[in-house]
Amino acid sequence: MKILFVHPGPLLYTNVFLRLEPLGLELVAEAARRAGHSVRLLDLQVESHADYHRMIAEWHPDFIAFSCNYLANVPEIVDLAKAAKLSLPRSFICVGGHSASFTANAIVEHGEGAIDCVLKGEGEASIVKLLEAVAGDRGAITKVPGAVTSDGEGPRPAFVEHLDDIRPARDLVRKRHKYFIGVLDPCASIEFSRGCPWDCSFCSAWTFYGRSYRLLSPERVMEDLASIRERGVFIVDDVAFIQQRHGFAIGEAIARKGIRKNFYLETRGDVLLRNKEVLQFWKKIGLTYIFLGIEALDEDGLQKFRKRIPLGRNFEALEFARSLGIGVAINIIADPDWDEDRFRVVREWCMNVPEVVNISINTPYPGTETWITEQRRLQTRDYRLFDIQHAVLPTKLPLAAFYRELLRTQRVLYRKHMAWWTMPAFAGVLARLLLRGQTNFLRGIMNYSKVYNAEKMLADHARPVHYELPLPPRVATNERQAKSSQLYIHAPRGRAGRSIDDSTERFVEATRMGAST
Ligand code: B12
Ligand code: SF4
Repeated sequence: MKILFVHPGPLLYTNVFLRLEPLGLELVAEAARRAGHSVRLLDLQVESHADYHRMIAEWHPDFIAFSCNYLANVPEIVDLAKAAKLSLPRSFICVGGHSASFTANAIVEHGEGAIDCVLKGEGEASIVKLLEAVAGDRGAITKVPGAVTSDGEGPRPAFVEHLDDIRPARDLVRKRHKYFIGVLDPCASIEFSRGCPWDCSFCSAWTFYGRSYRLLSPERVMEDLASIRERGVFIVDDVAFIQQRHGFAIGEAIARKGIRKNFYLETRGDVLLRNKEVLQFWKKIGLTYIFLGIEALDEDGLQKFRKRIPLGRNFEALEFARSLGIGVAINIIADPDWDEDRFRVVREWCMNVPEVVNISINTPYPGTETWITEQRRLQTRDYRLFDIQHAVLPTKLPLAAFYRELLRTQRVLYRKHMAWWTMPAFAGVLARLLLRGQTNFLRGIMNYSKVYNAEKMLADHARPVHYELPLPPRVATNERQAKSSQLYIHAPRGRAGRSIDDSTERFVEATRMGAST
């Protein structure tokens, strides 16, 4: 079969700070290619809708598969699917990915017949079974693990048996030079592990993978790394280096091979403090930036987000990261309840720390516990506003004033951010990038005011809404525990599903707050 894999267009974020290769879709595409299909991949973050329509008209794919990791992309995907179905009524259209898995039935409904199936969970595991059913016995589609159609649903999605088996089809992406994060331009992405053993209430990374945590072998990581031409490498793991041993094994192999890259990773403050040596080692082999999720500036806030790391530990982690001499960025979640005073306190704090601070807005997402426990009513169900840059819960300040305060705070942070990227250490890097024609970072800087603009943010709320996110289930407090276990996409396998040693398991137990398995 001829299969077209499509990643939807950019979100707010993507046009300024970073744009990354569609790693998950590359893996799914490779699984299909290995099964003998002819595959192409279009990434609409860097190609246009006109390219998509041209590809449909000229290549006539038999099967079109969209990746939907972000809720905000749902309307775009539904419209693209409808357009394709009009011109190719016999094609089979499927949607997969993180957000699609949590909103599968709604997506099939929005498609009004254009979306034949949503395939939940890890795509490598079931795409080939779905392709076999589509080419042969279409009645068997509803038996494919993870498949959701208007005729019924298959069993729970299956896990990939060995993460080492499939390498991402990086060659299918046509404009690799367009991926970047800050001055890591160009930048590729790589996976060292999959899943997360913690259970933060605002996050769906753990519910998607059934609170499992699996590792790729250092050998497989090295093979993949050797195929990457870009100097910048974004490690996509939810929490990098949970276990020192794995981090050292990969790091030592990199050092032995003399591979020189600049790495970016994301981790937790307590993991950083527990595993200082591995980060010190990685600094020597090219770790350039880390991103720490602090989320809140007071203990109450941290409890609310179920991150049981005392604030003191978080600040200690920041100190340590600073001492390594690498760039550190942190995230803080702004609550719609914030008033002018709260924004002012945050601004002052942010100006007094050397790190780059990113502010996102507390947004309940399907698949998270806050989705079912949040008592405040959603002010909108427009998918496009669920990008953690828009307020979807009622704001204490009038919405316009909330955005003004938020943007004022972000602007202060942005100026600091720019000072960071352009400080003497980076000035040479910037000049070299421009000489090589890598302009993603510079374009991002220039896009800032166009993208982050209060009038535009407000106007986004006034757009006509064609597709609405279904309402969260209303549950009584004592039912919540039971409900939260139903959030899982992949079935939890308890302790056996987590590739961590006993001491790390105990550490996770002590720092998580849920009672999930
Ligand atoms: C790396 C990452 C990013 C990268 C983007 C990488 C990219 N180009 O896709 C960056 C840093 C840019 C990013 C940004 C954001 N992200 Co992000 N991100 C992640 C992260 C940590 C890992 C994604 C990843 O690459 N995983 C590894 C690959 C192999 O897995 P995968 O992409 O999920 O693909 C697998 C399956 O989903 C499935 N699949 C995927 N596509 C398809 C297609 C088909 C047809 C099929 C069958 C299956 C399938 O199979 C794949 C292989 O198993 C996830 C958390 C997570 N664990 O998923 C959050 C996550 C996806 N991000 C999230 C959010 C909120 C954001 C932001 C909005 C805000 C933010 N600050 O994080 C921005 C906005 C992004 C934008 N487009 O503008 C949320 C999604 C929430 C939602 N429901 O929409 C997540 C789940 C994190 C969370 N804590 O909840 N993100
Ligand atoms: S530590 Fe918490 S926020 Fe981070 S990925 Fe795991 S569950 Fe999500």
